Amino acid sequence: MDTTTPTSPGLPDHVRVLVVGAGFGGLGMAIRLAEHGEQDFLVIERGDDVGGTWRDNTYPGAACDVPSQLYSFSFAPNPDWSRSFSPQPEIQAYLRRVAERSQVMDRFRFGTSVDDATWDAERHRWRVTTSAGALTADVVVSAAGALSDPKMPDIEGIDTFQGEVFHSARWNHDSDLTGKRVAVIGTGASSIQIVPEIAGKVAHLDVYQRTAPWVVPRRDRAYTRLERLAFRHVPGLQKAYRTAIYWGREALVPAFTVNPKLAMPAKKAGLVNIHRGIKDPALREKVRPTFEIGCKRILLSNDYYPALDRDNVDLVTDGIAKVTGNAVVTREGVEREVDVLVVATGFHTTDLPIAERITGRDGETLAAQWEREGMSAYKGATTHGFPNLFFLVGPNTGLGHSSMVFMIESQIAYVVDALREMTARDIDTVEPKPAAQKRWNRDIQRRIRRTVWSAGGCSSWYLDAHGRNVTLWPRTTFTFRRLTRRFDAGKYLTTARTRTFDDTA
Ligand code: N01
Repeated sequence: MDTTTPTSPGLPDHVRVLVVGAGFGGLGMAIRLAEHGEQDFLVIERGDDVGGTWRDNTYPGAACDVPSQLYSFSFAPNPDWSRSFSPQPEIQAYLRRVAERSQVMDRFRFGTSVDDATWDAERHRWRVTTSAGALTADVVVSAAGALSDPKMPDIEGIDTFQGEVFHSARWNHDSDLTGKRVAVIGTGASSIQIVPEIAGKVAHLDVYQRTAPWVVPRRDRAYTRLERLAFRHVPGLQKAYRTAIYWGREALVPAFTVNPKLAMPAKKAGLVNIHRGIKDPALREKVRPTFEIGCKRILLSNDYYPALDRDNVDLVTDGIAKVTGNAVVTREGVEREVDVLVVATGFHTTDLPIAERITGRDGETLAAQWEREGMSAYKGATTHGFPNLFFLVGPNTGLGHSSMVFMIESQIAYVVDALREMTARDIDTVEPKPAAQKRWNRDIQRRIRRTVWSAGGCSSWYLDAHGRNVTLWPRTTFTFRRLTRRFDAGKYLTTARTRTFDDTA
């Protein structure tokens, strides 16, 4: 085994806590670590700024579909949100401002990606190789996110397409779509925001729909001057507003996921949205969803259906057979020429690329373990075989109904408490007991089987290759917060700090 001390310019040799990723998760983690007096931590980020998915998704129309007041850190309310649903540039600016005000920017190393992280079982630490050199860490927190690696569709010929092609999460801003023939593949959350923004400027737009989504009206509006003044000057108003939205969602949505009758109003809203937005009866039929509402993410838009109804837009429901030259060829053999192909086909969510780069105690990669056992973690935070590795936005911590920032803050508190406990009890390593992890996941799978996400009969990015929902949290967010409030060392295998070797090596 190589026991030489790794060195690299810009990176220390060793840190107690290494955080990977600087989105909501990594940034929040850094702020909380600093607040709790942790001096020895570093955040590495492959991009050139904080923001994560909000830095990367700059496509036209990118905005959040969770109310702004709820989609903020609880410790950094923002009285300056301009709208009830924030556009991407405001969220990105908010995150940058929070980072700067918290004075943690000096802890970030941008343009630095993880090539490999391997557990050193002898020295009880992670050996991490990055694009900027190597270092070791007692604890690694993976805050790489589940919506960070774009998934390109497996379509014959797409690599040799003669026009321009780019993914929605890697928008090419040098490409002027004015007057061009454009195709958008996919009709998920990204696509339905892009289509209305570009439909008016392109010569022609083809939208390739494989599955018609449920799209309900988006109750978005600009905050009035008075509201913004009140948010800034009335103590507690933002918090009250946030709490009201939060409870509104918690009270309704978890019940609706198990009781289809409660979904009727949303279903009706979706059908009325189609009727109002589209005049053409044939097009109305094409966009009518055929699966239970909620099974895939419910989308919000007032302008998607009217955009599809434009004369210069075609909704293509015939499957894509291949791409040849500068044309998309459908299964019926129709060739549709385009200049620009926008691929809005989502992300690697259940086959996270970072899992291939993490090797645990027994020499197995996280990807291999998850492939064998299914993607799972204890409390979405830790997994057996991988000591001192924590996840933010880990397995089964995603939401279909509320703000991920709330979940992320719960997970951050869990990690902070684990670190506190490790220091207080002189614990060197923590790793969940396999039985505890199994029990946790058995309970999740039992609960989730009853929900629309599994029982609704549709395929979605929530499900893994075996059809198991390994992505969403099936209970209320406050239940998750309660369950992660304290680090439960009794559910962990721990080793005491009894090193016999030179600790600095
Ligand atoms: O990706 P998606 P996304 N040929 O996976 C289709 C968050 N988000 O980037 O349904 C043809 O949802 C696929 O079809 P089907 C949010 O959590 C939030 O839009 O699988 N089509 C689907 O229509 C969201 O859920 C916000 O049959 C193919 C689409 O591509 C998540 O990000 C905004 C195909 C993929 O939809 C991902 O959203 C944006 C193929 N080979 C994103 N492969 C807001 O807050 C896939 N598709 C507003």
